Amino acid sequence: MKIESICLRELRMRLKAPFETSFGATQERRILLVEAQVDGVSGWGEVTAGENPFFSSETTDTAWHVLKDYLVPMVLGREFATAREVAAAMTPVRGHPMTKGGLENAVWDAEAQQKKVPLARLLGGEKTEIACGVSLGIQKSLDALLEKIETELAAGYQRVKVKIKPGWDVNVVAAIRARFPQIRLMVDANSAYRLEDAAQLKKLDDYYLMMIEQPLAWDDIYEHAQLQTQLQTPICLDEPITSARVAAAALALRACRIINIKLGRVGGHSEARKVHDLCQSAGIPVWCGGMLESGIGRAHNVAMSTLPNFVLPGDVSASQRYWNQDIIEPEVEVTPQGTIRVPTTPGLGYRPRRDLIEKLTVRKESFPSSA
Ligand code: OSB
Ligand code: MG
Repeated sequence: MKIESICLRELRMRLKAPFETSFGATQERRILLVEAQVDGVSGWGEVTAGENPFFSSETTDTAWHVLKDYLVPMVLGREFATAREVAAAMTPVRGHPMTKGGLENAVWDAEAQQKKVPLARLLGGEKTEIACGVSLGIQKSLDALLEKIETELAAGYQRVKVKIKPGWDVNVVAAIRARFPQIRLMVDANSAYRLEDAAQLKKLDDYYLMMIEQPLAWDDIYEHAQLQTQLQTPICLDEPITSARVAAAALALRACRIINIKLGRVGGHSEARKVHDLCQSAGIPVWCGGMLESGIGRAHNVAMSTLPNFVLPGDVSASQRYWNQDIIEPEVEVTPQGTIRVPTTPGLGYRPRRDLIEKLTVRKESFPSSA
């Protein structure tokens, strides 16, 4: 497989509603798409970095810079046997996993198309249907949140995750439990607490949550291990899990009992598979996290979620929850049972809508092969 050319596009896409976490709110997404021409086939990937360095250090702009000046020159015009080799070729660049993932995943899509298999099968996935949950941001009021939960449950979603922060935590969870005693419920703090807050977090043990995601610092593992010994509720790590090596350290330290695998955060499908396999051997369940992706990133998440150890519902939900119009056809849809049926056509299984993509593009640059 020869990478003949690469096209980077930045799209402006407005979320239907602002999404608020403990680190800030976002509504205008700056989506970076990578299109790779591989032996005449177009493969698509999405860089899942945010607009600002508040979730991780990567942003849309750092990704553009690192792709243009380092990663694209490393792979352009070169022959690769598999997409996995593309990941290996980018190892001289330290960090920037979401940026590398966008490029590597585009080649995975191309490889699957060339082999005429669905991407899910190429990755080793078996499921024909995946389980879906929703992630709900911090709302203006408790009533607004309860109403949102009502709507998502009625749509069939199998699990509800709510964002928490100091002042919007135990009170919120208590109110949700009073109204919905039976639902599968979890919280995500995005690093809003410190180890000294253990007593407050311990109160959450009364509400039989599935897990508490990333309560402590974004780059911490050790203090999460200390916190886990004080909590009954399983801790799930998100932010610090940037590779299989870090995941192995987290498991060895018993810093968590569940891992959220984000395809971009771990640097693409090759590394995601390693984290998955490691957790599977250790008996640690995983689920697929989301980064408010466009349809391209969403389609990759669907494919990854078909691996066997994705046993918990992911933050992979319908395109319509995010966008008035998604950039793929068909859009990602969720059944009344709260599942997504995995496409069976080659590659991503959702077609990029070129017309709409062009219309939403605010920056574009192509890199032809010199060979
Ligand atoms: O921590 O999981 C997170 C969105 C942006 C950044 C971080 C997170 C999230 C979500 C949203 O929870 C998941 C989604 O619906 O895409
Ligand atoms: Mg999270």
